[in-house]
Amino acid sequence: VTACGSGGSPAADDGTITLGFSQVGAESGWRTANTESIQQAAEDAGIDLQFSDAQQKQENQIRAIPSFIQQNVDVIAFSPVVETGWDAVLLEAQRADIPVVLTDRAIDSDDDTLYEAFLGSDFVEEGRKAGEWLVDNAEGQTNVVELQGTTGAAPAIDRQEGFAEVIADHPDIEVIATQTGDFTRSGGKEVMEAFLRSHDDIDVVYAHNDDMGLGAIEAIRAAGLEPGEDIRIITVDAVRAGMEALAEGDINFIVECNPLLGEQLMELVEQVAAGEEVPKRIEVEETTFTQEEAEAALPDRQY
Ligand code: GYE
Repeated sequence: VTACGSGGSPAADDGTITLGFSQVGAESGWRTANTESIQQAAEDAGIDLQFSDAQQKQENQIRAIPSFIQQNVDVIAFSPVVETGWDAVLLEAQRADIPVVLTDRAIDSDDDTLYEAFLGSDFVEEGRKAGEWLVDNAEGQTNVVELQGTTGAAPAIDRQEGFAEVIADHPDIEVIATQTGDFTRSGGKEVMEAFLRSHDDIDVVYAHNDDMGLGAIEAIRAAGLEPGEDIRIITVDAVRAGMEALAEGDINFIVECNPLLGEQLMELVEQVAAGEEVPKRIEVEETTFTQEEAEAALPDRQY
């Protein structure tokens, strides 16, 4: 005898896709733009978005994912705070037959069956672009301080790697100090204050995002120096506040990282919910900005 009635999740009944999404947090301008893009795209696509903010803590994501499994969502997507430590919780999703899509940040796991697809940027390439600008614009001995993103996060690891790879052939360019500012403006400011106390020979700041670069600008000014001139600044992201500082001459160069992933993410979610094959890795296209280019781009900038 087959019981008829309300089996399965309520969401499945009218064909609406329910997406459980675990976001990193609200640490930066990039993240705010990314969250808005995802929420807007879900609404436009008629996808029921269950949004959870991890406040930059992996343990919060490791709690959110099982709760999505319990709710029996159709798809889980998340932007992993750090690269490692995901196998156990993703195995739970796999056992429950719920497809997982990684967005923005990647994981480091030997088992690539634990997720369907990754959608995001090539962070190593972003680091290389930052390094290439410096190689082209360095004048003699150049001492660099590096403001790293969140320790263990894919963009922090990869942006450091790409930059280091490019400057390796240039012994006159030297990273004299490197520390995490956790991708926040206050973190960037604090670490830069400490760098300025312990080094009087800083030529360049390489910040893994605009927010930390903006914090560094405050610290440089407070030390009586001119950002963009006495100390040159390279950042990654190209969010509005960063682009404005670039156009004003406080930042010298920005490598773009595109946060507007919402639409592509919803397309992927619809495809994996329908059981379709999707590419394992989808990368977004990105550019770089000089001061003149920032001025030209600002009027049409969406974020
Ligand atoms: O660059 C930074 C944010 O994961 C690409 O996270 C993202 C990074 C972005 O906090 O601003």
